Amino acid sequence: MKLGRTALKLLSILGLALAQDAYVDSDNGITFWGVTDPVHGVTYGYTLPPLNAGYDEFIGEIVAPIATKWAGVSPGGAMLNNLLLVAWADGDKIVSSPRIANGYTLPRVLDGPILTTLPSSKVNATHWKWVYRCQKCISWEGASGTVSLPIDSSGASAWAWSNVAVTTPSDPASAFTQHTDFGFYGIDWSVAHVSAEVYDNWAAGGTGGGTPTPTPTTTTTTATPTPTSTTAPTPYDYIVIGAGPAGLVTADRLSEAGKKVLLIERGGPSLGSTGGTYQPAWLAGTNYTKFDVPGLFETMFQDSNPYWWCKDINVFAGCLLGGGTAINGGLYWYPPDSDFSPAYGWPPSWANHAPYTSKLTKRIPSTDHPSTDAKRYLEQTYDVVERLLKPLGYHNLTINSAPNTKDKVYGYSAFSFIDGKRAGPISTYYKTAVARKNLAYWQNTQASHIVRNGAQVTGVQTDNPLIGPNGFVPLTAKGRVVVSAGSFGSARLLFKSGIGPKDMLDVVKGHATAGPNLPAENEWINLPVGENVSDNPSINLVFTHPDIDAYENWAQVWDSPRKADADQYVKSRAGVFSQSSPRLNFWRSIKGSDKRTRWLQGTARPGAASVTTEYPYNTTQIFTITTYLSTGITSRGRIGIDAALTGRALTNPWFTDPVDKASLITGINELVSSIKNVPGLTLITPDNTTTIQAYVDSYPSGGLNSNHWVGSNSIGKVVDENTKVLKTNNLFVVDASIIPSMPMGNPQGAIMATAEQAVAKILALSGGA
Ligand code: ABL
Repeated sequence: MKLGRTALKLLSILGLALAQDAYVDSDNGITFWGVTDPVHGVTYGYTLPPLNAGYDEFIGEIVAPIATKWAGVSPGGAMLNNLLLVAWADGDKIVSSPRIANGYTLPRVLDGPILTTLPSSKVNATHWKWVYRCQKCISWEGASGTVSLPIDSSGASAWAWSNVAVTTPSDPASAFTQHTDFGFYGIDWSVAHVSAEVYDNWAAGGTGGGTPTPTPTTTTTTATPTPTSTTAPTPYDYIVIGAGPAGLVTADRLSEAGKKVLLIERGGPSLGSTGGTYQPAWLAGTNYTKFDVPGLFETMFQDSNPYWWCKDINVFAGCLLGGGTAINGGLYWYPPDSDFSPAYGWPPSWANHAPYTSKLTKRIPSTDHPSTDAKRYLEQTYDVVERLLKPLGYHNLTINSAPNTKDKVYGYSAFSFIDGKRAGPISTYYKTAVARKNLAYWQNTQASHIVRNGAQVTGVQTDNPLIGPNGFVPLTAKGRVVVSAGSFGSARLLFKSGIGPKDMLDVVKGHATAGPNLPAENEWINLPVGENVSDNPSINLVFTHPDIDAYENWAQVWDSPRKADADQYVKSRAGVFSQSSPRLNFWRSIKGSDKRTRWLQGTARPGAASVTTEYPYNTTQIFTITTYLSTGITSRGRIGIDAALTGRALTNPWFTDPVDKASLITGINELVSSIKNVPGLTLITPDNTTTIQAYVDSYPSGGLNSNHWVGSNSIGKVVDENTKVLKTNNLFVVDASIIPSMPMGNPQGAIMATAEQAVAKILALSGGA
């Protein structure tokens, strides 16, 4: 088990581009290895003493434009259980502290590390600069043992940034609110060392004298992809890029039709049945991983080594087999007709989705009682929320029995779990696809760009030298490429292939390794890739009620689960662990002042991600209702890439239309009006010192993110009704990015139904292999 985990960790880290450069800070002559985040203009650098010389420290700096109210680094890359260093300017002084977080809450001050602010630190009219020595900083105590920086090899490093001032700037232990932004970059620690003499001088406050070790500019470390034999360049009829929900459906149907298919996935295995091994001690002896067991869902957000998140996208995205479906809560809704309606941007040829949706539901039937004994567990949250909704005129429904009925209905949460385990497209479509001889599956293999000759795609360039010479995979004469890399990944891949708005292609052009791979400028294809993006804005309401069992807020389920529940699951895949956290879902429609109808979705679960209240409350009784605005939202944003090619929102998609916000507030106020109907029910976030309007107005914009991004390659705008990229002959996109507006529910069902219909259209389209 241990080995498996280490291997996975290595693979995920090595998959990152090593992006750091050596530079000399002219104020102090210190050579640092680091990056400048192009969005906020902050430089983060490190320099290390020699290896194997008994040191337990490093020197670092943060150079930040004055708009930076605080900035921080996690040299180890993750937020949880990692040494965090935070700093800000207080007048003309820099205030700093070492911190650690064991959950996604305010990191506490960490005992052990010794921070010394070095003399070249300063604050002036435009910037603050913190140059520091961090002793006892190479290893620290995480929640499950000692964690060390990989100072003799490479790793992922992270930064966090905020434009909101800390509570008490003079106090190093001050509270502050969640970062406004964060990012990751690859760092080759092995080259970032200087001699003892030079280091000691700098550590004592001295300057100059360093000779930068030359940075290897061509360090593109590749994870060892599987399988391991060297293959000749085999041409394929179809190359599908990405094994998420859309790519798996697509690859399965193409291979079922007898096509010669290559499916590539940048991440590694997930479920135990696919080779995954990451499991807590209590699952030893089973082949169930973190990804298999639904009741471990909340630990996706509470892990010291969350290697499955894409490190080059600054919102949650799953980079492993199954994509988001390997790590999501599994909520699964059969799409209503509105999900494919021309009224919401679909071409009329898509409106008859029923045959495709039923192909999907045959493969993955939903269940609202996933435990293998068909009983429901931990249902107190359901019972309490039912009592809140009934007086408002909501009626009970088996949600997926009537997908079009979405006004004032509630029901048990429905999931894509099978046999008490996570299943979705991995245990179904993937399983049949990989069993076919005409399909090749390569994991830990990332497409860097699509190779094309004008409108004609000839193959895909990957980072996997074992897949063919130099990682290039050719297409057969009538072959096609299907991009299924997700709303951020597909958009970025198109940019890197010379397809998209000029400003984004210029960013690629300026990138050291991706730039030279771009086609000549006269071959650039100008399409609105990244525009028309939407995501559900979501607002959490946290309550307490004496009947609730908050299940220790899921904090114990990994290390010390309730024994009876763990035993029951291991024995028979039954009980609390056979379900993820949601217990009840509801919908209603809301008419906006603009006469448009928008739908509100609610998801209720025991526990809460964060609580803000001025009053004492009982932590064992907390539960959350997340309210989402879904179909009908009119707000749109734009996603793109920054100079490091990290995928990110360029314009946030939430509440750009004030009527969206007003509609959600109307829905929340209605829920709040019913609290009086449920004796003992208390709303604790927001508490009664805050109005709903004020709560929503001041909601941190990142908190509105539901990670349900759609639309960056919207059908009709970037792809045609057959999902072929406009102005190309044989390039297709099939994933969430082609969905032109928000589906009704958590989107995995809509995404897979989209893929079922898309792949049928692709197979029917003449000219292909
Ligand atoms: C979703 O569709 C959302 O994208 C998730 O954010 C949500 O899970 C799941 N479904 C389940 O409803 C929440 C967790 O319950 C929280 O604990 C976590 O803080 C949050 O995701 C992070 O986005």
